[in-house]
Amino acid sequence: MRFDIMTLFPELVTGILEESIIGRAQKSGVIEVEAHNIRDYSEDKHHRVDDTPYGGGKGMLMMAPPICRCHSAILEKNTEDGKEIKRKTIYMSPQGQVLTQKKAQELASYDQLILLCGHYEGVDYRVIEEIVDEEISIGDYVLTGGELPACILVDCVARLVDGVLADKECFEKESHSDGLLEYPQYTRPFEFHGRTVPEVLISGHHENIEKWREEKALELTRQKRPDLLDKKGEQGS
Ligand code: 4FV
Repeated sequence: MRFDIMTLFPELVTGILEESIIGRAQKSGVIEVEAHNIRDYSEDKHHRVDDTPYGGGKGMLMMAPPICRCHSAILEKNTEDGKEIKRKTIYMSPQGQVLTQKKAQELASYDQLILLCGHYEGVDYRVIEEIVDEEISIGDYVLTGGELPACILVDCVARLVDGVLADKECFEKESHSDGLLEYPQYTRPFEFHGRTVPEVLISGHHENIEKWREEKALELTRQKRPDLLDKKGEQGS
């Protein structure tokens, strides 16, 4: 799977995504991540990429021409003759649907995701009309740039790609994977500050352990995120 990220701050993106699990997945070739500097596609002698909004108003807006030239270059570079590439262009935006694990699972089925990171007040609306397939938000709040949202999307989608995590089981039964929060987890030492690990977890009785985990997942969800239970009930699952 390939991620192409259009941004004014490529180092911000590569810096985060070259570390740890996602970094190792890139080195092993399981995923590819490339950041593209939109400023490289400005044909203005001052390399302008933003300007004031028509009609007045605060702040600066990213201009359409450099973004669309950058997008075209990505498409041209990644058109494998004959092979149909399943790709989507996503604008990280507070106006989008909020990213969920379910959406991440859907996005993990694509061959290529092209992510547009806004900055300042956002982008010229014609960019959204012309190249954006979907707007996705990481939450109902406003940031200074779309780079962190893009890294969050890459992280939560890439980890679902075969070969990124050591074991597929890592993302089965985790929070939100089945509409519930994950059960409590423990590791050594057995006793910590007078608190011990629940006995069932060292019983070796796998059926009882599974039962305890299901009960705890339901209990924690009811306690911390009852809204998820309502949603699960609505979906009848
Ligand atoms: C955002 C979010 C977000 C808005 C103006 C970048 C900023 C600037 N992106 N989820 N929430 N973006 O606040 O994705 O362009």
